[in-house]
Amino acid sequence: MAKKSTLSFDKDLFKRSVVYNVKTLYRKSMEEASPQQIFQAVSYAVKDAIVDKWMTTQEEYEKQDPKLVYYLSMEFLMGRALGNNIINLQAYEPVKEALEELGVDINAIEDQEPDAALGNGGLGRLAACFLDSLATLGYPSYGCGIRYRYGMFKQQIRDGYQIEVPDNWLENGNPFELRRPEYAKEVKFGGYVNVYVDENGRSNFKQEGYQSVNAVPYDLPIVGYGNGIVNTLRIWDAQPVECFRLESFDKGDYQKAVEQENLARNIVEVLYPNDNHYAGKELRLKQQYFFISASVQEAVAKYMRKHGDIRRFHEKVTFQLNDTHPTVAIAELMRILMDEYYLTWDDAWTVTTKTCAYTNHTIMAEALEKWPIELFSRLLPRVYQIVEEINRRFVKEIEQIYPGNQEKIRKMAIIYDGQVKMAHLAIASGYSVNGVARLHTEILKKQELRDFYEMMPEKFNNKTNGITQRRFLLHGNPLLADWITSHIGPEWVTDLTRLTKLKVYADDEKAKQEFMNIKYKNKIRLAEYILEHNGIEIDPRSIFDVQVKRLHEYKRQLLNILHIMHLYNQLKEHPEMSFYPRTFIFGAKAAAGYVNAKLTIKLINAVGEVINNDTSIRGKIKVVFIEDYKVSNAEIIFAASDVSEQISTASKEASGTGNMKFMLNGAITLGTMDGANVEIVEEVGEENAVIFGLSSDEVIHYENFGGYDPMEIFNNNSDVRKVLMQLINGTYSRNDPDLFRPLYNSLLNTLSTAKADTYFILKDFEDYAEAQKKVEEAYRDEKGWARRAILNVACSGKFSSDRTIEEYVKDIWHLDKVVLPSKKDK
Ligand code: B1N
Repeated sequence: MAKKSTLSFDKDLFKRSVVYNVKTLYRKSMEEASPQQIFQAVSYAVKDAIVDKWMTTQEEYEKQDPKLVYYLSMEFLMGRALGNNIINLQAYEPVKEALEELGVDINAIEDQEPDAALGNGGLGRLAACFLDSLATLGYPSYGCGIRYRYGMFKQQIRDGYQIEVPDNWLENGNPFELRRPEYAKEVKFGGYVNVYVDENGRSNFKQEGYQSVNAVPYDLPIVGYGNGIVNTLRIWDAQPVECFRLESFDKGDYQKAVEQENLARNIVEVLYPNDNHYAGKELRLKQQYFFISASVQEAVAKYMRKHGDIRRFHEKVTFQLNDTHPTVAIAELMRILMDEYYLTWDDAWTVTTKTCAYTNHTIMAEALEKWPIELFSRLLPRVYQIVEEINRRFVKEIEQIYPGNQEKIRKMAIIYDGQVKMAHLAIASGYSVNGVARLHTEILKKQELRDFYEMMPEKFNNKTNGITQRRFLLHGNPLLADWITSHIGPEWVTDLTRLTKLKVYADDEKAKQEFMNIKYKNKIRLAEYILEHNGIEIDPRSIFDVQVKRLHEYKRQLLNILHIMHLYNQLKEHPEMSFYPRTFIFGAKAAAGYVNAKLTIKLINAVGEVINNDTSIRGKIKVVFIEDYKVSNAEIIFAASDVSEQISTASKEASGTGNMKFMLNGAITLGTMDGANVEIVEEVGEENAVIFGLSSDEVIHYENFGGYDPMEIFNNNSDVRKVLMQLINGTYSRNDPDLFRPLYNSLLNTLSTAKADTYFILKDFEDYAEAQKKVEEAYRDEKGWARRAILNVACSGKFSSDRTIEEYVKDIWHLDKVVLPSKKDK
């Protein structure tokens, strides 16, 4: 089956198409064209192959009229499209050959594509993996988001500091996108609401004196793997509305026209680069309503093009809210149902509550969206009225269930204390609330959302995250992918649980050797990348110990680097101690305004600077900070990793998905019992991971009793004390000994009344150091390590996003698979 569509790929036609595209796009021959131009030409040739399937798929959806899921998300962290599209067309080998015959290296061409970085981290990448799985499994679906002009900033490291550089990803055009002006929608902001009573005595609510923008969709194809299905990611651009003729405006019109134009220009300008953090910016709420209003309008319009009865909307449509960011969809749907289709409140409510479902991605308090009433009602006057009414009725319901319990209302109301609480709106108005890993969902039920769980337990469910093996193994690690296929066949590409068949090879000497050779080659590939991009030479025979993820205090990159400082101290004190060479690799972007995060990046680079240049330790430790960590270099990094650092403070990381990508590529998890690490350990066995640190129960217990006293550790543990003193004595900042004092203070805080070490770094330090010793010991036993690494791959089947999507479909969305006629006949 894997071969069939490969054979249907016409290599000669493809070659001619590439040459033709180079000619018509650039008036050049292949020899004259630049790599970027060849990338464009190849992409258009691939798009040609996609478009027919795209049309067929959409025609079939039209015919079969299946239920659809709209995955509503502020972020889609897609990465590069070209290689992935070729992979999913099952045409990678022939395309590679075709390009070779044209004298072109496919990797060099893929490298020309800018990442589509329309997301921050895990939440945005999860959305991208879900789209891949939805298409591969044949589920009718749309991703809906924003076509940011600038995505996640590019990171440069200058003098050890992060510099943010704008990401002009559309500079050379996006060959895969399709502008669809015929589906443009008007989105209204501000003004006021007037009520008109019509001849039937009904009140009509009309927003007046508003400003509007035109939302214009761009469609991106989402190619299913080997099944001919092509779904759509629809991202909205903002254009000014044409609202007056130049020759006839008065002063008011002119003012308004200028303002509207500015609104359109600003709204999709840039992605907010905050991960797990709510900044409360007005423009952010504008972005949210902008893409939600457009998406909901289009979903309703599309439904009405085929169906007569809007009261049955939920039978054909589900909205999945990716965190609270798209939660205005609830009120926007109510508005459209009541104001445009004249449904009663009760009827509109029935439809809405059967349409919307909410995913929670974090328990971090600073990430909770709470909009000031003043801002919310000024920007969205009609939507605010509706939220007020939802709140009024919800509070009444709480009162009925808990008579006289003011405390419940205070804690659960949607509007309280001058704020609109988006999570409360999402929970009260949706039919499903899910967490993203088992532990996370349990914490939601028992702690963060306990009142809601007690009132409506039936809504709560868990959907443990997953990742797509098509990108993170088949594309990112071709050597391992081929090795796996040669041992167990290609079915794992669409059924990752098949990897369990690899278990037998964990005790096969030849297989272990081959496996480690592949890892070694991947380490050379990464070493070359690092030499080219960082100018640092690293030894592929050393242990590659890797922490790549957003920089956040709860993720505890600081624990990692403090431990490296400690190891270095030990090596300096005992030069002859036994020590297995190790390369510590970091990659992380910090939110532009996150001071401690940025200082941690500087610390990592400063420590690297000292250690990497200290010849006395003979290269036993290297510290590398990979600039501009992103999806495309992540693929190379996972493939080359030995140790996967998943060291968040227990209870803080909702799931993590990087942890799964490492496991899939045969790295061993060094982690806390947090997020999906718990389930990773459950799958692979505790003996094949290295676990340390406080449990989530312990962390929560300490937190409930006001924290713990880090001074006690400082006083009793000389290793910790030494490392902490080095933060403030200039060891790593000779010209400015106070440079890292803020980090020191965050751990000890001897002066102020603020809490110290809220992420339990010192509390977990000793245990972490012990765990790291176990890692070294384990790695010295080469065969034992190979065995563990193979078992990690073999046991990673659960973590495919295909499994996650099947669970969403079964428990929440209730979709039917669409099979294309050509496939059905066979
Ligand atoms: O979502 C991922 C999880 O695997 C991670 O554990 C979790 O940290 C991540 C506000 C967020 N939660 N919340 C965000 C992102 C942007 C923003 O503006 C919050 N990201 C996560 C997928 O479930």
